[in-house]
Amino acid sequence: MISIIFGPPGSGKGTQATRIEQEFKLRHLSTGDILRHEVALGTPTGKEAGRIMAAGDLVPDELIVDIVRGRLPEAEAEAAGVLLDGFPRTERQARALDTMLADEGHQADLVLALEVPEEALVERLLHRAEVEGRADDTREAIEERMREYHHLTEAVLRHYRQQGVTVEMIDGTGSPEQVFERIRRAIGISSR
Ligand code: B4P
Repeated sequence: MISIIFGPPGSGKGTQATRIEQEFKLRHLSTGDILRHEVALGTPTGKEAGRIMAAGDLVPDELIVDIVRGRLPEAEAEAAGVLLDGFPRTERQARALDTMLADEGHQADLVLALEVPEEALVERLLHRAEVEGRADDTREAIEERMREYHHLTEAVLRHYRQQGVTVEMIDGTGSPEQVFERIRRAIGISSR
């Protein structure tokens, strides 16, 4: 099973993905986490990505697609399913994923799309800036990330709807527990 957790920056993709991974025994693959790890190690990929991420921009599609192509087979072999978090984030990435999966006779099964009003997103990210000091949680970078989301990432949802993939819209407001309860119900319904 290939599932995708989708949503704007700060909508709680990472927060919920950790819970989904545990409850449904899926392998969680987060492109944001992978990139931050590369930045921390100071690898050539990390050096290229770090600057772009800090400005709130999306790293180049080719770089991300290569990362996912390199890790997806292992993730698929390790568990009954994979949960993609933060990928695909552009229509080109979505098409590249379709091709990767089609080569193995697979396709995306489910998209869980978190919906949170923009004021709440900005508030969450500014709060995280105080707690974690992430380089891309400055007010300027947050504005740029929201612009990129509307400009490039929203199209991913249209792409999957056109493909006939099940897209479950999830209210991402309330506590992480309340959001997870809605996700649990949505996964239950879509797997019937
Ligand atoms: P990501 O790591 O995917 O970051 P995100 O969108 O900010 O995070 P997420 O939605 O997972 O929020 P979280 O659960 O942490 O990407 C970071 C950057 O990497 C991108 O901007 C881009 O530059 C690059 N990148 C990654 N993938 C890419 C791709 N495919 N292509 C190109 N570039 C790519 O939650 C946010 C905060 O809210 C946390 O502090 C959390 O504690 C809090 N929170 C969560 N749920 C809450 C709730 N219900 N109530 C209150 N607070 C909550």
